[in-house]
Amino acid sequence: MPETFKDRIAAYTTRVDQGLDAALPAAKTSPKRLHGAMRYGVFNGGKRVRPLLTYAAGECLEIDPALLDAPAVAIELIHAFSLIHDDLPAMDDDDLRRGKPTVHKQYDEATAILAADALQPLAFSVLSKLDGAPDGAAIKLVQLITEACGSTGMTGGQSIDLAAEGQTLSAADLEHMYSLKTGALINASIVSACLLGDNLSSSDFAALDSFGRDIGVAFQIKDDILDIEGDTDVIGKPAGSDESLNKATYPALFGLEASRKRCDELLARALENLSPFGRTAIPLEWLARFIVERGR
Ligand code: GRG
Repeated sequence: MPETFKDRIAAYTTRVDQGLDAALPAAKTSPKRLHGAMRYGVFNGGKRVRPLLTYAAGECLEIDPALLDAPAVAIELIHAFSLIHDDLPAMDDDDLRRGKPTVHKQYDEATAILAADALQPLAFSVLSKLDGAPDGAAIKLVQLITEACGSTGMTGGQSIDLAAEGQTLSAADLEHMYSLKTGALINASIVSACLLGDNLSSSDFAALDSFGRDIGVAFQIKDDILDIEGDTDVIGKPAGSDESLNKATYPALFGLEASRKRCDELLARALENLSPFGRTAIPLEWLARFIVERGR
């Protein structure tokens, strides 16, 4: 096995891509346009950060990666679903995602809506086929992931985000919105592994849950920073799109310097939560640093 987590990323990415490929109907399966759009939305690039967090949390808890494939694939399918909806004219109205035409531009709006609609149940179908997990783990995963993407998770966060355009929010309210819109699914990527671990103590569970919450909020603040100062090549769309939509973002409300400082504070607090795990937490630490330091 390669020595560092960085060297294992390619293998984990291939692993989750194989799982996604196996879960998605073939592009030649009828209705071909729908299945082509679903595959396009999943395979048009993407860092696979959420599945990588699941596998890294699995390394931390010494869980067989084969057990982690189902949540890793399910969460990436839901992530792909959310991006397709996020890009629609009724939401952020983006033409580019990951440097390529968004699904509604490559296909059409109705097909994009349907492709996203079909990715969500597919995620839960994948979870329903989870094999070899501890008793009750599959249903706990379904509870975790439905809550993470529902109206008190990602969808609720998106709703608050849309309503907040042009508004001034306090830092606490903004971070609450981030914790729902982006953080809930990121956190679920880590907590999924916790649900599959053997005899995890409640304090270790709480530590990884706190790590996931802080990294989830830091991820969104970093995404905001990159939207302002990132290269189009790195962010896959023209910089400044949040500003043109008058989005309530951390840099827009508090400035870039405060945003960088808050990311660093969240990273430091997240890393403190890894201390009980010793060396097995190095992959999670590496990913947390990658999330906050990418593009620097
Ligand atoms: C899907 C349940 C559900 C609801 C739809 C549209 C919506 C409600 C929610 C959108 C949430 C959203 C798009 C949050 C932004 C999260 C974010 C920073 C995405 C970018 O993630 P990366 O950088 O993307 O991991 P890649 O391209 O690497 O996969």
